[in-house]
Amino acid sequence: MNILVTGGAGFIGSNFIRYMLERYPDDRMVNLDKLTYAGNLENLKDVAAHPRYQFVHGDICDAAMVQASLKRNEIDIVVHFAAESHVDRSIMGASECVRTNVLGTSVLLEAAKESKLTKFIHVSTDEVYGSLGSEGRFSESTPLHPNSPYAASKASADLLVLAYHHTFGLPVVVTRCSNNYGPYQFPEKFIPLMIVNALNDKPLPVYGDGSNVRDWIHVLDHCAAIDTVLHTGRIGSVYNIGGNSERKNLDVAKRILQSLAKPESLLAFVKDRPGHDRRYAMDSSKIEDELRWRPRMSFEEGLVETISWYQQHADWWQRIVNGEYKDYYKAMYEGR
Ligand code: NAD
Ligand code: TDX
Repeated sequence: MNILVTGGAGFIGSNFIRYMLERYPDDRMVNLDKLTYAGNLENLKDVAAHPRYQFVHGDICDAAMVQASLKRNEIDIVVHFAAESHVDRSIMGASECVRTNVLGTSVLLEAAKESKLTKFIHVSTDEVYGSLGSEGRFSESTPLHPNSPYAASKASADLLVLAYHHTFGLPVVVTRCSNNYGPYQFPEKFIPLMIVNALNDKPLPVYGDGSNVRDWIHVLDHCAAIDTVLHTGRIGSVYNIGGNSERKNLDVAKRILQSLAKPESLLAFVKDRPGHDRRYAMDSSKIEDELRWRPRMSFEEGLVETISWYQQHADWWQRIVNGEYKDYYKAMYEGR
């Protein structure tokens, strides 16, 4: 099979490409990525010369380029990861987020309509459902109630994808996953930001009182879920993917400090994120019962492994934090 991965130079996409190359000797992986601040070809250095891997530098909003890539590479399946993926950046300014996540998805869908795809997998998020109180979990039938510009752009894209199935019979599947962590995650996101700051003896900025809850899943468990959906997911369906690992942010930050033998005095409670969603929790029983997928990695084990990956790959994240990320960090956290 020829598989087009959009956003393959980012965190989850790069893990997915490596995962698929290792498992499927007959599949070709084409990575279409714009290389925004979050896209990094270093994430795929080890497979750059792989005979079944190809990189295409391009923007998913460029219709002619997207059409040509699908045709030239005789693509059978699209796995669509490309997005502006950070909630805080979408709050600072939403236009790039809307452009890539909504317009970019619609460009891909138009191109897909004209090609002979067998599946179009749209990688979405639990954030489209909004925020939970202390009880309950999101199921696939929970009404969409996105709260941040990022979440609203992802929900818009989900609806477009499902409309293309209904109207044109496009063979789509939508996956909605909870918070990922693991190797190659850009250090603007909570877990790598906390690890990198702790390693640098810098304050760990915890929003509000730190009692917001996220359901964490290791990125390779997410990759395995997408692999399962790619092979056996029902066309026209939505699948929730969760890690069954709800944790309070403050507990996660404390655990990171503990693992690195750093003092809790590094914790810094800062001004809350505007509109900060309280709690996410996923009911993944549909994918578990129908497709027999389950998360394998326990959060505690995965976190220790991830911390040690960041310790061993200081050159990778130092190049990021010493580059343009410095300006972002200043704008987001200075005086907060
Ligand atoms: P990321 O920010 O690490 O990577 C995004 C990638 O998309 C980058 O390589 C970037 O260069 C590329 N990209 C951005 N705009 C593009 C454009 N216009 N054209 C082509 N490429 C473009 O993101 P991630 O954390 O790997 O997330 C991947 C996907 O998974 C996103 O769709 C996100 O919404 C979804 N998701 C993420 C999480 C999570 O916890 N990280 C959870 C659920 C769902
Ligand atoms: O400095 C911080 N301090 C802090 O307390 C940062 C960056 C975050 N937080 C909190 C906010 C959230 O409650 O930690 C939690 C996790 O924050 P993020 O890593 O920004 O993730 P979140 O907003 O939950 O969104 C993530 O999960 C769903 C991904 O970034 C999305 O791409 C995905 O769709």
